[in-house]
Amino acid sequence: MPTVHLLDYAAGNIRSLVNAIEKCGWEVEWIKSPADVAKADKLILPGVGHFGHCMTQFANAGFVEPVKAHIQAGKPFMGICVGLQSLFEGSEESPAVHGLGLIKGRLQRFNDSTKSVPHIGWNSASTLSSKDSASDGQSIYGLRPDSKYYYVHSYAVPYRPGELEKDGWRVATAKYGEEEFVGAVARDNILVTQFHPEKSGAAGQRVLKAFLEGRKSEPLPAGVSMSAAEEGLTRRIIACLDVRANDQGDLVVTKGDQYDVREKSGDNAVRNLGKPVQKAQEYYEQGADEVTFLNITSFRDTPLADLPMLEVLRQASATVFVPLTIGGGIRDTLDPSTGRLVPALEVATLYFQSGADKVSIGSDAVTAAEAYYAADRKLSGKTAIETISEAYGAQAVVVSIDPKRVYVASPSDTKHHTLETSQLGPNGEKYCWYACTIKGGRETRDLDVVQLVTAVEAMGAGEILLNCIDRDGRGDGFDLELVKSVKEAVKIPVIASSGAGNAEHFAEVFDKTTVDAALGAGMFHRGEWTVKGVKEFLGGKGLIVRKFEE
Ligand code: 1PR
Repeated sequence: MPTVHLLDYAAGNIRSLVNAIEKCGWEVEWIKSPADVAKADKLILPGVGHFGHCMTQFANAGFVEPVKAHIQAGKPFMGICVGLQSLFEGSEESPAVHGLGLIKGRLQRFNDSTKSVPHIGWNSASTLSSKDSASDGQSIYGLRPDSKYYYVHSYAVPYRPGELEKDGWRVATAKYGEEEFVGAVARDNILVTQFHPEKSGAAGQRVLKAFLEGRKSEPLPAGVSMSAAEEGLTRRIIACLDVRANDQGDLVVTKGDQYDVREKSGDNAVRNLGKPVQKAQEYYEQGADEVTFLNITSFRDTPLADLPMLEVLRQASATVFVPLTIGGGIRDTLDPSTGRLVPALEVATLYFQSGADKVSIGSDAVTAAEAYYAADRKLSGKTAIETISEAYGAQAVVVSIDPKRVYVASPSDTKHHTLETSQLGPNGEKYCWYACTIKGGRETRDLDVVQLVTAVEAMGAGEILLNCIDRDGRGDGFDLELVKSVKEAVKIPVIASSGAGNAEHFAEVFDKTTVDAALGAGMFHRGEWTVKGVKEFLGGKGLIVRKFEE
């Protein structure tokens, strides 16, 4: 097998990249010290998370000069995400830290007054015409205007027409709201992408393969023109797998009604809707934009004893090339074999090393938020959210919320954030608030959803997975009132969850709220709808969706 070198400077989860490279038929060799760089013919610089953190690690390890020398020698070089950012002059994220400065320009934060930040999801990388008209109409490194690629970042290089092109760079851009930014840049031996090709399904594999095989430029396939791009972020559809061991001890995908996963008749067994890895593969092939695994009994045991979930991730990440999230049991925990307190960051690291791209934190986020308010909104720096966000970046930390409605006759009856509801309470109450729960809904706390999301955003969470116990498994649509109130409270992206029963419900939540993504479980597991069917329906309504590519 041919070999590509990957630079290891502790910049986050790179297992997915290794899997994607192996899928292209190449082998990875690690560069662990500056002296190894000279051995590389082709070199890939990965990186997720914080620009300053990554660049500082990179510089302190002594990689700056050897990597510059590799590039200046004309050897193939690819940078991904922070790997792209590192070639520019610097970033607003860490003004005092320098980039390599091989490409002119600096990164700026997206404007969060008009849209959610981070920018998470599938967007274009449409190649612009270049100074050299012979290369117009050509795809660079397999990039296609009709494909979508997975991005996750808060900072980007704003696109200024002609500026990079005058130095001979070819540029592919994407639009997020009113902002156009640089999605990929290429010249001579260099290709850098802001998106993650390893998480971008077949479209990303094509880019990786073109780099590995040195195919810098080639004609677009017949029927695809430069103007084929449907610009902008797509509507993200997520398939969710609630996973637990059944009474026989097998790990199964299950699905509850309002969190009760046992059959209502017969033997009262745990509902078995399939095997986790197979299901994930199925949804990937249907075009799911992300797959989420929730270990729903993690509150019982230490996650360190839950090794099957690590194996599920290892297997799924070898064939499922879209982002994978794992939730359940991400908290400080006692190792039963040694009695040692294992920090949440270490638990999360086990998952990242097994192929997870994000971790989702439920119960621990609620207790951390309670402590935050008890300390007069002072951050401790020690919570699972803060430590994982600091090490892996905000985009790697999802907070999963399991709220329940509490009705009140008047807002003055509670200290909590209320809303006026169109679904009256049992005694005709016109108002409600949403109480946070922990341990899979088993314990209700005196904390409302708006308080929780505000606190976790301050702690550095990158995204909210908004379930709703009242709606879960009912198939009668998302709780739009809940979604709207959470969207109004935070700038980070929000995923609507619980209640999807058909494609119309997805269209409704995108139409009536500004939610960033929507998640379904039961309707997919029971085979009533496919992800593809939902996307075709949304496409028919004029919403931009990503189409699955073989
Ligand atoms: O508290 O950090 O250990 O995490 C536990 C995780 O497990 C939380 O994310 C919590 O939401 C989840 N969980 C715990 N118990 C259950 C249960 O169902 N008994 N599942 C559970 C939560 C909710 C969604 C579901 C949607 C969509 N499941 O993931 O998939 O509601 O369903 P639908 O489309 O069929 O309506 P921690």
